[in-house]
Amino acid sequence: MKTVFSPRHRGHADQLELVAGAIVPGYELTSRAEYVFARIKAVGLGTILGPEPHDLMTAARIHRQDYLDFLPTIWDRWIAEGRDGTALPFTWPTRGLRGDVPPEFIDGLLGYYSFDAGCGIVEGSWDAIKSSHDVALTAAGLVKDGERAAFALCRPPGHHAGAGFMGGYCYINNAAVAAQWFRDNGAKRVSILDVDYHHGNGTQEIFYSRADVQVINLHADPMQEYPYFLGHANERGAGEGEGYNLNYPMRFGTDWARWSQSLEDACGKLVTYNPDVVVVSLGVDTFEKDPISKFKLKTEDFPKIGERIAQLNLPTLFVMEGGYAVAEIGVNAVSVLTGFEGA
Ligand code: OKP
Ligand code: ZN
Repeated sequence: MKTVFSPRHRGHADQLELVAGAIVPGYELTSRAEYVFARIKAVGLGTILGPEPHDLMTAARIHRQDYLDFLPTIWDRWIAEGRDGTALPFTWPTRGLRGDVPPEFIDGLLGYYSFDAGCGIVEGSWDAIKSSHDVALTAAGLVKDGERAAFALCRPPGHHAGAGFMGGYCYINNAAVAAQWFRDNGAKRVSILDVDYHHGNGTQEIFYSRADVQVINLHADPMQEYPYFLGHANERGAGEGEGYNLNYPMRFGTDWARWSQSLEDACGKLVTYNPDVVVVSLGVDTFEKDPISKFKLKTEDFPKIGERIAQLNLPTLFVMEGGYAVAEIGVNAVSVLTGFEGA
């Protein structure tokens, strides 16, 4: 399997985030992508290519233009106010406030275009965000051109980013852009299978009213876990999209026996939908030793995820999302891919 990777992710570094009452070093470390990259080389997964630059036309079909225009300007606006460190919001337009009027000042804009304080921006962030987007579209191109599968080693991840907001370490929704690109380049139906521990709220929102992209999420129950405010089983899509959004929330402590039941059910629904291509939002934060997660998957379980996805027998794009146990992220993520190839 070919991998697409960009070293430009490294500019998105040392960003701070708000966790449990403290501003702390972010969990979404540069070393995450480096460990995955090293493991790909160690096992000889296949050729590793750099991304081709892509314009943001496809992204603009799923994200709001004003949001895409704002993202590259954040760092300069932050610096212009005499700030340094990490640009972070501290106020958000929740119920009872105006969510339809973007303010002028940077602190208001950061809150308007986000849903948490997990998306710090540093000097190199935009370049990394854009490179992650390019990685996803370049890998999608490989699948369109006939590869059975490809791996987009994206960093930062994307699945929490909605049409008009960042959050949860995510800025541009790489998997959603790739899915839209497949739709615009010949695919009639696309399925997104999100196996990250956290609910992919952004992906769900983006495609919620559409029948041409099926979105399936396996994740920690939002009654217990971030992102808390989306991801319930009764969210099944709206309008034309009704029935094309599927959520499998699972409780803290979920192990392979339980998790794989959801995967099995999800794969059945995916086959019934009969997509032309599958986009896998590949998070490995379901791992038992993940520092911010509470599922119990073991290293030996990750190849089985890949094997099951391979049985779908469909062109498949894997897009890297979460996974914060950095010492094991390479083995776990690449095990999904080698499991896929061995099946
Ligand atoms: C992004 B992805 C840690 C706070 C967690 C955000 C988690 C974002 C996960 N105690 N804050 O889905 O892996
Ligand atoms: Zn996650």
